[in-house]
Amino acid sequence: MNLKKEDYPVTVLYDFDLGEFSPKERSVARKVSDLSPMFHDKAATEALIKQGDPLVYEIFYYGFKTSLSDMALGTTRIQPGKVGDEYYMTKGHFHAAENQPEIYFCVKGQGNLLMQTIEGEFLAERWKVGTISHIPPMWAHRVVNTGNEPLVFVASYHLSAGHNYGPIEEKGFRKLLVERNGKPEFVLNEQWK
Ligand code: PAN
Ligand code: ZN
Repeated sequence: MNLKKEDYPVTVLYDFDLGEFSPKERSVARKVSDLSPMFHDKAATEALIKQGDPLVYEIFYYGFKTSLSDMALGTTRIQPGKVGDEYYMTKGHFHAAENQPEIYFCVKGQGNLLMQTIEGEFLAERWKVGTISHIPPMWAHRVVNTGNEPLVFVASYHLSAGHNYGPIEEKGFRKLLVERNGKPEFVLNEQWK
């Protein structure tokens, strides 16, 4: 076996206080403007963008690509906050490859994992630290931070799974997670038909 540099094992360290891996690899930051099609209250979205366009979440990821595999590790840190009455959340996506699952592991904070098929079957899992969810192929997935601190989760997936954001950008998930009387509550998403 002729080993290349990328075929050697890699070990990383997760910092529980920061909610980050070290060494950090690539990172992506998403602000309110990056999620403007997603939040239901368009006026609140515009107002927040004008007030400085706050950070909603960051993704740090390791490709771990070798000559034979592409198992990736990502960590997502969602800030606490709301746009209008709707909690900060990830954009949400289907995988471009239809046979690709994913594992999510909640390591900080609390919230919900929303999942949905293209036909509109909807499921939500309540998350606390330690919750591990398996997302089967063909289910779109989004995480919502309903707490007062950052929500951090670790994701394990194949890079070749890819992302398909289209259907979620267009009409979202069937239900929105909004604050009612200081508590998270699901309401029907009027945009979903
Ligand atoms: C995750 C997500 C990450 C950010 O790594 O990509 O949590 O969410 P969005 O991609 O929906 O903005 C994953 O599910 N990868 O497949
Ligand atoms: Zn995914």
